[in-house]
Amino acid sequence: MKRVLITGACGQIGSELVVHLREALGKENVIATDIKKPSQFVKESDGFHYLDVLNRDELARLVVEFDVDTIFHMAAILSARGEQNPQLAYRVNMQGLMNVLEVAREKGVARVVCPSSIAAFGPDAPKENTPDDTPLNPTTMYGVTKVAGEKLMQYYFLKYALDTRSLRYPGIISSETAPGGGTTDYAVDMYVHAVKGEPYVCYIDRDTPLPFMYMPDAIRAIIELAAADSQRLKRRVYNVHAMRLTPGDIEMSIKKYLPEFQVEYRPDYRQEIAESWPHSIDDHNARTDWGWHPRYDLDAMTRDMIERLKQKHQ
Ligand code: AKB
Repeated sequence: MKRVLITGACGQIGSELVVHLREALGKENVIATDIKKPSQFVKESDGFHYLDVLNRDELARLVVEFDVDTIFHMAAILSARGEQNPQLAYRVNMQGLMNVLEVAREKGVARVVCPSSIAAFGPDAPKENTPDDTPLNPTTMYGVTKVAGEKLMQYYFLKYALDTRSLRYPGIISSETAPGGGTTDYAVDMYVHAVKGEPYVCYIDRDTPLPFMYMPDAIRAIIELAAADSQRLKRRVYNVHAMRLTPGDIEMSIKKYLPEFQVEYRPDYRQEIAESWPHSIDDHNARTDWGWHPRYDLDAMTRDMIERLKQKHQ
């Protein structure tokens, strides 16, 4: 990995990935692209390029101009927004990935890294310790695009020997850039409201468990997977897990530090999405093959989140 291009570089994960990769590879070797305006993390002066992932010619131009060897394809429409506009989610998630894979194939990019999600699983997958290989029958358009994306990446690996790598992220909790359009966004919203001293109305029921991960672990996971020795990878897509949490667990953890925090539970259409996903996933293949190991548990994450959010909001 010498020169990387990141799509969705201003999103929740992309914006922190840019910072870490720039530290590791040097600013000039990380080409940040997005359809959104550059954020505080991704400054225009440090090499930001406007890119709609549906514009294949522009993607190809940037790949050639900067002699890119690895693409981190992070641009996607998430589950909740995807249910409000499934056709848009299909276009952005499927055509966007296809453009990335085709440009990579045509222009000789060595590696494409693109996250999948727990949304690839549907209601018929085992709820606890869901294995890597199990029925994949998602009931959201986002999940449909994630399953198809996993298969497409696998196809490009088998057919064209393109080194494609993917990991199934759980919900990601972050202090720096807010998520947008996901079902698991409530977890971040809870912390932000708590630190601002505001009550929170949670759209997911108090006792609904979902798999989660703190952002520093999520960044480390994708970078470690991208950098792993290809001989060690026995599959193209890996489950990665850190914590099984209900909204009630997060509320209680926050209350240890901010006892005044109040949450009211009023589930909406996103409850059904959350209920279609696993509660926890089995990531032993990632641990065995490339040494994945999460570092944050709920309380360590809550302490860090509150400290960081206080600096931003107080
Ligand atoms: C979402 O909620 O849609 C995402 C995800 C689990 O992939 N955070």
